[in-house]
Amino acid sequence: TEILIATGNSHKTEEIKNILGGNYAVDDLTRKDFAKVDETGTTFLENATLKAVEISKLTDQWVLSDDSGLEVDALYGDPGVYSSRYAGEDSNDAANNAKLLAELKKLPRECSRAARFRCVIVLAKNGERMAHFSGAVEGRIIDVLSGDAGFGYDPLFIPEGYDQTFAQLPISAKNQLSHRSMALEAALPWINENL
Ligand code: ITT
Repeated sequence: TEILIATGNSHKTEEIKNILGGNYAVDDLTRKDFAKVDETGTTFLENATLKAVEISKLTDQWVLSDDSGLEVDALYGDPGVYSSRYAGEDSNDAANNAKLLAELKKLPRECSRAARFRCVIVLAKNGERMAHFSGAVEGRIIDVLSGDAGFGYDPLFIPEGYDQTFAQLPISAKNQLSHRSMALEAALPWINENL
């Protein structure tokens, strides 16, 4: 079975491929001319549902979406569902990281640096949501960009129990620890049974 990942973010596709480990072929939207789905929801589940359901109306394939983001406690959970557009509608990873660093600078030194990545995965077929799963990884935010691997906020996030960021750790470590891998591990038994 080939799974269509309802994402335009090729970093997500790479990680999902890596975590699924060759049992499923995956494709994503980067080579399809489906219009981008508007993420009008206020939760990861709403946005993941929108993406998977809307794309699954355009194909007979199984569709898997990933809605994810970073929650920083001292920023009341921001950037949260706005993680990909924290610095503005057409911002990129560098601008979003700069914005996060600027917000952190405004906080008192003693403020908590606790943060977590969250991921919600939805599986849909023929315009219907069939299942959903979530994952999270706890950690902390640092104030200097560190490392080149990964994407998004990886250079600023150190997972609990480690002293390097997701962008410094080997890719295999991120793919065993991450919110995305937690959500996919939870989804796998269901996927194996139903796809
Ligand atoms: P699609 O909607 O097309 O899947 P997107 O990048 O816009 O791609 P989201 O709306 O789910 O996806 O936003 C996710 C953002 O959260 C992403 O752009 C990063 O800024 C951040 N993020 C999510 N997972 C991450 C990870 O593993 N490492 C670093 N940042 C991550």
